[in-house]
Amino acid sequence: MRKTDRTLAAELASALPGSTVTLRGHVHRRRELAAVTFLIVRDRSGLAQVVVKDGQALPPEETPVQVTGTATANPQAPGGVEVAGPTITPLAEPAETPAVELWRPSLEASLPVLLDHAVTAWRHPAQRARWELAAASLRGFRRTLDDRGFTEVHSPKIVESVTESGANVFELDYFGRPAYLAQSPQLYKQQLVGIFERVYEVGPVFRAEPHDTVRHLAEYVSLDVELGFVRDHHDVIAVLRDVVAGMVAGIEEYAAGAVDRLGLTLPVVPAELPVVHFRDALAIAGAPADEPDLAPAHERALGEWAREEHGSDLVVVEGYPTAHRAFYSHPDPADPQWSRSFDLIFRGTELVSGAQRLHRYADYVAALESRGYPLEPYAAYVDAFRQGIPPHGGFAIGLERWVSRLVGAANIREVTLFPRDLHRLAP
Ligand code: AMO
Repeated sequence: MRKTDRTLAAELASALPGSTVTLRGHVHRRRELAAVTFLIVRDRSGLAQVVVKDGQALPPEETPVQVTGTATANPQAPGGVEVAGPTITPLAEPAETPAVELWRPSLEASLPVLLDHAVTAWRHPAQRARWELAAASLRGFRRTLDDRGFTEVHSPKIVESVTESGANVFELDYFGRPAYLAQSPQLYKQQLVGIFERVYEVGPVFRAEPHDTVRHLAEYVSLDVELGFVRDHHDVIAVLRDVVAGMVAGIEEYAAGAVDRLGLTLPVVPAELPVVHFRDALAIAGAPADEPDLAPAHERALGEWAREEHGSDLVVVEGYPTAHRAFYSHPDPADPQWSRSFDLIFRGTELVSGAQRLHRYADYVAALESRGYPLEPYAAYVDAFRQGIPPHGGFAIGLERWVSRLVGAANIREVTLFPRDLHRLAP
């Protein structure tokens, strides 16, 4: 392998004083003091201080540069070592002045400004930390499932039938035929259980959300899991518990710096997630007993209840009314008006939906019919259940929802790299 000549900012602290080092990064800030001028260089690992000779020309903030100089001890520098006597070479044309002041300790700009200028705003260490949480969570997610015999899959994003509900589907022209952008990998992950038994997928899903809310995007990253040979949805909830614990462990292992920079308290995941039946959840939230679903205010109330009663940031609500859940949800055999479906509420917001699914062909035909859905667009999917699909279930976690709750963001867009919504298609 070609040896690198580059020293990262974080490695500067262990550079031998007097040795020649080469940094490459962005000009984070030019600081002209009365007696001395500093150039702060930012790279993926952090910040480094460079002492500049009087009169030496400095490229403007955000210009990528190479700096070669001498590692010199200075207790006031980050890590106790700075670079002196530098040769500074721009690696691109001088950058334009960014719309947001990236050198300030915190980003002082409104959400629309941050979103319009995402390309630079995400460079801020505190902003980047948010995606570092997402990336570390994904490592934890994959590791947990890889260790438990799951196979990672990728299912098509151009599909012939609506998977969740018709209300929020993007239609497209597929060689003259109608097709849709997948609202979830639901129909494929279930069929893949027949092949691999345990599967997961990390991928984009598309929802033409008609409302401008703080928790909905038109495209988000769905972390999907599906497993076969379950006894009921409690086997699925047990895997969900391990997955969430694995995501927290991933953050602790791979994004400890981001947790520090953001001053976060990570959730403690109990050995068993508290589970409450939908009926009782309505009562806890003070909602009428005939409500078909939990509204955001009810979820907040349940979040508070879980914190007080169980000391937990997480609570599972099971047994949603069958008639109001997705058609593939398995009814509770003891009382079919309730389903073997569940949601996981994290810090007062729905983070996960899941269920045991129907797995018999005749049950699918009946479920589609009772909802008035045509069978034809689901023919390929429903036919799979004639080929022997075991009892199975699964769930999906919204990645942006997860990070949003972790950092306490007021709006999901704050943690989304390039959000897509009713009004935004760029950047
Ligand atoms: P559901 O539609 O509830 O379930 O979605 C699962 C999780 O995805 C997140 N989510 C969203 N995040 C951002 N923007 C949106 N518009 C959005 N919609 C949903 C939430 C939600 O809990 N097929 C089922 C899952 C399953 O049963 O396996 C499904 O998609 O965090």
